[in-house]
Amino acid sequence: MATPPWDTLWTNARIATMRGGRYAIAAPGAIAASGGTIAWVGESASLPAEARTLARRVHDVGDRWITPGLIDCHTHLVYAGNRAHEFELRLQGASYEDIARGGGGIVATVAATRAATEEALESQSARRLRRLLEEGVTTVEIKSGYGLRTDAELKQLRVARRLGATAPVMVRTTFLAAHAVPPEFQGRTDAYVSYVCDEMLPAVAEAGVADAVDAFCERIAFSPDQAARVFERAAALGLRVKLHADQLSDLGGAALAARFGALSADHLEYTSEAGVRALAEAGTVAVLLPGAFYFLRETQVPPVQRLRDHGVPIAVSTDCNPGSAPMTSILLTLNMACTLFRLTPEEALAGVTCQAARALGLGDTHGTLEVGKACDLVVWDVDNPAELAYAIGANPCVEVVRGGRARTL
Ligand code: DI6
Ligand code: FE
Repeated sequence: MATPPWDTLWTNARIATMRGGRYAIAAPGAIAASGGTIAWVGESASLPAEARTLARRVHDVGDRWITPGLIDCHTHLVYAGNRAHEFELRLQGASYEDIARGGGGIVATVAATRAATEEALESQSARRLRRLLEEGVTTVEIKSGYGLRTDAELKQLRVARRLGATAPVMVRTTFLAAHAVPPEFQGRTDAYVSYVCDEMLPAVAEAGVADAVDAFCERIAFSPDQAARVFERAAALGLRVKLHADQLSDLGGAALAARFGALSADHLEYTSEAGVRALAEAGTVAVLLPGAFYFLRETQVPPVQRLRDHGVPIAVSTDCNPGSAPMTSILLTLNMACTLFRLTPEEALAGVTCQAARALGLGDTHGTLEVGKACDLVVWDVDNPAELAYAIGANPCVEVVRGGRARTL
């Protein structure tokens, strides 16, 4: 018998390809991998020959659903310690901004992260990463921003990259030194921005440990002009940008991100219609973070209908971080995106597949099940893909395939 053309063929599946942001169902369907990429996907009736002659391994998935591997496109999961105490303070009435202004918040995590050994930082972060992977995540973005000093930012980025080398997941790293002003620069924000632009950014670019650059544009963090300085330097170094924009107030962050052709503008609770229009024109992805909205008990909902009306792609992510979203569940994030932001389950799933891929500049290679893309997929024990967003606390993930191979954790 001739050598079968494909490595693996999954049959008897219901497939949500997420092409064009839709379930785009093929059922009963089949999908084949060859050399780590998708070689064939479609309805089983159209397979070119009998299944067993087509692949070295044929895997009957028993009428279960297959989706693309999930992509968490905005996390801060490499950090040390936790901020449960601030959670208690907030329950007694303090606000997130009060705590930040009082010297807690992000800078508390900075102290813990600077003090942690690289090994300790890695093992604490690996535990969080594992939770994400258990729910079908195959690609994750990880930001720095808890070092705020060249050595400590590099340490975070190295740990993030190492997690991608040791755990079965693709990691994209983002340099976020413009996250908070560290204590040694207190009251000298512009001087800190100069340090970010003139020392840290070139060092990070030189080390080749960041795929993109982010900034936190907010009253408690950096002004639009300061974020723009960071973006100009990033652009000069050939790095794409993204922005924490309009989370707690409207400083025109979305328009700023658009002006720099950002990959994404993230949060967007307070974004104006002009900001939405700017995102649409720039092709910048809106990344919604319902976990932070929930945990901070925010009441201003991002302008979801306007984003739809203007055709802005909408991604969804955990924002996994110790202060505003200590969450490691991408499935709960889907539920929150629907419950809190009124996304449809299909939009929410698109938000963690094809749109999340675009937010990372990976739209050509990841995020949908199409021939030629990476064969990253998840087999789910559900009857309807809406169950992924509907159920709370269930994890119907039965198999994860990455680069065409079954993954074990
Ligand atoms: N916005 C957020 O939601 C996180 N960072 C940011 O810029 C919060 C980070 C933290 O509180 O530790
Ligand atoms: Fe964030």
